[in-house]
Amino acid sequence: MNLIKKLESGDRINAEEALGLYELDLFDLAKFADAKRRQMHGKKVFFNINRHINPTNICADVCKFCAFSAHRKNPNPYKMSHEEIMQIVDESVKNGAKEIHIVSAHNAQSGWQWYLEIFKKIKSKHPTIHVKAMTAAEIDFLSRHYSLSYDEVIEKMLEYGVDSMPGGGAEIFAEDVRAKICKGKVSSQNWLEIHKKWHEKGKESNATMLFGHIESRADRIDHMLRIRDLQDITGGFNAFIPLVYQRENNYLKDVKFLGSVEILKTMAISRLVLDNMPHIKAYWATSTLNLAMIAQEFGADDLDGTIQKESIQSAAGAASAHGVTLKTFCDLIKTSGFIPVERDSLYNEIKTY
Ligand code: V47
Repeated sequence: MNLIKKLESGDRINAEEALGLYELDLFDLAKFADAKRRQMHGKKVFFNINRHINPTNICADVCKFCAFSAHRKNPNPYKMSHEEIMQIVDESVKNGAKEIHIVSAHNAQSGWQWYLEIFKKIKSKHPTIHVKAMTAAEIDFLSRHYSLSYDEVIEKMLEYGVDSMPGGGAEIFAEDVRAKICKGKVSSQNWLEIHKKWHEKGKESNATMLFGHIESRADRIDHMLRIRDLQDITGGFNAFIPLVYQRENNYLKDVKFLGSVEILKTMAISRLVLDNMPHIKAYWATSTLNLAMIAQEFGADDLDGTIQKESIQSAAGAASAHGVTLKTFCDLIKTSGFIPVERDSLYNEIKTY
């Protein structure tokens, strides 16, 4: 079937068709992705006021794309105490943060308690703050390292106050690529199983995809479809986040630069293929603020948040070591012809600016 006719029909896109979408002209794709985005969200651009905290960079895994973990190219190991983390949380809450997004490396010396008890401390001091924490990769690491089942780790997350799970650790599901870029890390199947278990508890999460390294277009489509399949079963994902690969200070060699057209096509295809995903997030830390804004014309409807500080992508060259202000977000969204909408972590609307 002609792909344009298929898009006009609004019917579900299969794997072969999804791959074919990359051959379409960018602006044809944009027309359909934008129509879908407008039908779902009008001209709203969502963001939240949040703070990212990365409490340790000491990692038992060696992912080739990662510049954040302490290794030869970044010989600067750290692990924050709970007191240090609480200080950051206190200050962030004072500055208006409504979400604390915590992602750590896989620190084999710290004990599972260090990972999980901080959430109880945060929630008992700030009961209304949303704690988004523990990627499936961290859950898998704690499970393997401390002989806990996934269910046991998840029970503890719930007991200690984790509200939702971030989408990290998904990277790219295609097993051959995964073996080359992050061998030994949570498997694709287990990443999906952990999110399924979390959703079965009535909880929500996000899903990421790291692209623009050594994966093929077909690998990206495969990744999206595995997420779409799980979303059909659980409906527990809030947002899909295509993370643009940052190339500095890591061990992945000879990676070609990803062009903006390829980034925008991938955003648009995500919107069209993931017909059951409420939100597509253009995470400004990896795509730059300007491209993240342009992506709003190509199917995305969210920018993540003000962040305040970010260590993972900025270690690999992204210009996101510091956050953006609420005013910058609002001005940028408005001058781009969109409506800035502050949301909470689960996409309830808080304020339209
Ligand atoms: O899983 C690591 C990625 C992720 C690089 O759920 C890199 O709302 C680009 O998952 N270039 C962690 N990316 C961050 C993450 C995230 C971010 C924002 C919002 C949400 C959410 C989740 O960072 C890792 C990995 O895929 N990452 N190194 C790099 N060189």
